This record gives sequence, C-alpha cells and structure tokens, in this order.
Amino acid sequence: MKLIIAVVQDKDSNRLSEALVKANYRATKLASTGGFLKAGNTTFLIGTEDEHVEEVMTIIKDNCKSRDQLVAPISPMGGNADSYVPYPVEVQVGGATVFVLPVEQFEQY
Ligand code: 2BA
Ligand code: 2BA
Repeated sequence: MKLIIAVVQDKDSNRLSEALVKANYRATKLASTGGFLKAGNTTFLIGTEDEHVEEVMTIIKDNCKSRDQLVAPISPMGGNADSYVPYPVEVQVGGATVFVLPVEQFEQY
C-alpha cells in the first residue's frame, strides 16, 4: 500500500475530489498553506494499493493545472535594499506537487 500526498491549488480541489470519488478512490482533504506564497492550497491524502498508484496519478494530472500567480513585493525591513524588487513578480504554481510514501500498516477501527 502507498500513501499519496498531493498539494494542489484550491481551484482544482473540488474537481479532483469528485474525480477520485467517481473512480472509487478514498481520500482525505486537508486545508493547507503554501510556505512561499502564504496562500491557501489543499493537501490530499490518498491511501491506495500499489497497483492503483499510477491511475491515481493520472487522475491528479488530468484534474489539476498550473497557473501563473503574482507575488506582491515584501519591503526589506532591515534587510538588503539592493535586492528589493519593488514590483510584483509572477511565479508559476504547479498543478500538483505529489509525494508517494510506503505505508507500513493500515487499520480502520
Ligand atoms: P469520507 O471520505 O468522508 O468517507 C466517510 C465514509 O463514507 C467512509 O468511512 C466509508 O464508509 C464511506 N465511503 C467513502 N468513500 C466511499 C466510496 N467511494 N464508496 C462507498 N462508500 C464510501 P471510512 O472508510 O471509515 O472513512 C472515514 C474517513 O477516513 C473518510 O471520510 C476519509 O476522510 C478517511 N479515509 C478513509 N479511507 C481513506 C484512504 N484510503 N485514504 C485517505 N483517507 C481515507
Ligand atoms: P508555495 O510554497 O506557496 O509556492 C508556490 C509557488 O511559488 C511554487 O509552485 C513555485 O513556483 C514558487 N516558489 C516556491 N518557493 C519558491 C522559492 N523559494 N523561490 C522562488 N519561487 C518559489 P510549486 O512548486 O508548484 O508549489 C506549489 C505548492 O506546493 C507550494 O506552495 C507548496 O505548498 C507545495 N510544495 C511545493 N514543493 C514542495 C515540497 N518540496 N515540499 C512540500 N510542499 C511543497
């Protein structure tokens, strides 16, 4: 068994949830925050058998898309004013950041 951890954009989370339910996969959604943008995103925990990992990855890929997002400038409080960028910078936020971990034990009580 594997635990798939997928960090996705909030905009895609409902679509992904529905696609997982439709394909009969169980999942848990956690509200999370990106360390860099400090904006909300959604973390999915999906426990599934090894042979289903590939299909789950395809579902994630098909339902999450990357988008460009503007990062507001942060003033360099006591920092180095030379490296201060006074205008918003665009970053590309990926469709999904996915980790696949081995599960040692799985129980439901
Ligand atoms: P939920 O996804 O809201 O599911 C609540 C209950 O609904 C489940 O109880 C199960 O009895 C039923 N259920 C869920 N998906 C189903 C489906 N595709 N078809 C038919 N019935 C379905 P539990 O199995 O005790 O799960 C309780 C909660 O634990 C779940 O809430 C979910 O948040 C989490 N969970 C369960 N299995 C998981 C897994 N493999 N990976 C990640 N999270 C899991
Ligand atoms: P955030 O940390 O808010 O990052 C949003 C986007 O900002 C990133 O998109 C990346 O394009 C950019 N970015 C992040 N850190 C940066 C830095 N130090 N310098 C320049 N640009 C930076 P993604 O890479 O697609 O990541 C989307 C979200 O996925 C992240 O939100 C974070 O919540 C999660 N994530 C990404 N990589 C991770 C990792 N290795 N471990 C845990 N979570 C991760």
